[in-house]
Amino acid sequence: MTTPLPAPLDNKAVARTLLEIADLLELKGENPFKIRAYRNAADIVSHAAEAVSDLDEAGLRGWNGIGKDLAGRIREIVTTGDCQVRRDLLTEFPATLLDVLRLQGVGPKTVAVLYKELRVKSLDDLAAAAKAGRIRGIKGMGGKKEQLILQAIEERQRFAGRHLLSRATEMAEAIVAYLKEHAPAAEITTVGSVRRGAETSGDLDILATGADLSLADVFTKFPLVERVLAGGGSRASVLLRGGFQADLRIVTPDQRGAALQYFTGSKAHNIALRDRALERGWKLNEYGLFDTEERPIAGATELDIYKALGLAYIEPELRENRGEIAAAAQRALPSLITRADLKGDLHMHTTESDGRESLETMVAEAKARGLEYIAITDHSQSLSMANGLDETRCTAHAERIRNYSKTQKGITVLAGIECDILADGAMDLSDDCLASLDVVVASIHSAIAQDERDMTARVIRAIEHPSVDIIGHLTARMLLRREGSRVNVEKVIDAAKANGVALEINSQPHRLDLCDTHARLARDRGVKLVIDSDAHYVEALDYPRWGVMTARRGWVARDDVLNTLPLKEFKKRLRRNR
Ligand code: DGT
Ligand code: CA
Ligand code: CA
Ligand code: ZN
Repeated sequence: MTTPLPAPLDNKAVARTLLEIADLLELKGENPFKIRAYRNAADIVSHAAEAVSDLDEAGLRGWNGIGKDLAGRIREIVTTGDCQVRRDLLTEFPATLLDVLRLQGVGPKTVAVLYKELRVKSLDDLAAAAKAGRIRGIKGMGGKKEQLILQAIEERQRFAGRHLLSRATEMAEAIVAYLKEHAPAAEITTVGSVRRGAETSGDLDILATGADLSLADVFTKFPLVERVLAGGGSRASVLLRGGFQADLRIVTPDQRGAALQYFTGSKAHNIALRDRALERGWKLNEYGLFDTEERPIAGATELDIYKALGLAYIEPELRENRGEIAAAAQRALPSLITRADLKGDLHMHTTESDGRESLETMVAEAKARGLEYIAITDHSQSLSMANGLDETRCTAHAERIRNYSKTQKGITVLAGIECDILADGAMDLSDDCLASLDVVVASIHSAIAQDERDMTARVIRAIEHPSVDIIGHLTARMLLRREGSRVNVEKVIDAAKANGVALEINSQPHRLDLCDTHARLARDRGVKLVIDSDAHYVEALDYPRWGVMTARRGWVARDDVLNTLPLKEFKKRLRRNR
């Protein structure tokens, strides 16, 4: 058998171990340079196009930022799955302390103090200490910190066991590829929330038809399986490294459509669909659609089932019981946008601010992906951590971008900025500077805890600025990490409509912001959208895959999205040119 694992998964596992070492070093109070070296290495490894397992030490040292020591550690992790440094560090702390360290807003210094002063060794210990009011008593902490800790624990419990769409899809695709190697004639598909493109997934659901039942056995031997939860017969469940649970079901070809439909869900959609069958006196389940006498009506394909129920085919992304069944009955479903419709990408970064790649590399890679135009939108000055641009640098950068664009065939590079929206809604750069650019994305990166009134007024003030074309990642949420701001999305949408400003669907897997329902509201009110990568490195130029799925879940069609237009048309539709 050839190797079943795609490179990025391997790399991500190695990167996780490196990050854990960095965390432990920080807990210990080690040299910051050493800690940063591990974090940096994790970043390089997780974003590398090559598999770390394909490289020897010399090859690894060829990567910028990986020295002799780190190359050795990486080799050790690749070959043994772990490394001595990590094991040694773990003897100094209980492993459960790592969970505490990963809490949002709880840094290693705090954890070290809590450990020393209150013997906090785990999340449970921490929750108990916070609830008993023992944290506010520690020097330098206070009641507010205690409150934040309780909130972070609550959020973590809510998110536990869920995974980002990108990671879930990659893992599911790896499993499907592995199963196909063993059963080339079978049809094997990812179903469940991953097929629907939901922003996060609880577990992975895989459906196989035309396969021998022994495939369930093969499934339990997938290399990333940590534990087999259930097995035998036509189904199996496993726990995978990285905290995933995956379920496999094997059904016969005549049931394929019914099983695909049922296990794709959502549950709410299924229940509504079953009610429609019941209205006709029929029965719908994972085995098929049956009439009053239990005779099969449909089951081999999903289309057969929807058709028999008097419906147009409903794309998986729409199956959330949000009106799609009524729309399918009236033949009123939108024709959803596809990835191939995107002609431009209006949000990406270079080494000029916090991107990892040069202007030249980003342009070449965007061109290789078939894009007709892109905008380079580095950060503005107030994001000093990201080396944001002041007016002088912004103007010089814009000139360099335009000059470079002139040397290019087949792609146009627009000079833009991702301008910070300051706490009061003012822009981070002068009006003249912003007016001189080709496109301005305005985004919030700080003070996101404002109350609804302030936050909404802040965003609307930005929308009313004549040089703002696009609002980037509206709520600034971080999936599975922090909630978005309390902005009133409806009011923002109305302001965007009134001012001809487009709203971004930011495609970073942990953002997907606008989310599906916000995107739908915007589309319903006639606000134009853009789907952007917000790439900070090459691999991220492929993120729009996730943004497009989110748009589809928001009932978005090609015409709702400005960057599906050819450049000339696109430019005309930008706020500044209207
Ligand atoms: P998740 O895993 O939380 O991200 O969400 P799903 O949608 O993947 O849910 P999951 O894995 O529990 O089940 C997969 C699909 O199976 C679900 O979308 C619909 C179907 N299903 C599960 N339980 C039920 C049920 O009780 N009734 C109906 N009608 N369908 C169900
Ligand atoms: Ca699932
Ligand atoms: Ca499941
Ligand atoms: Zn950005």
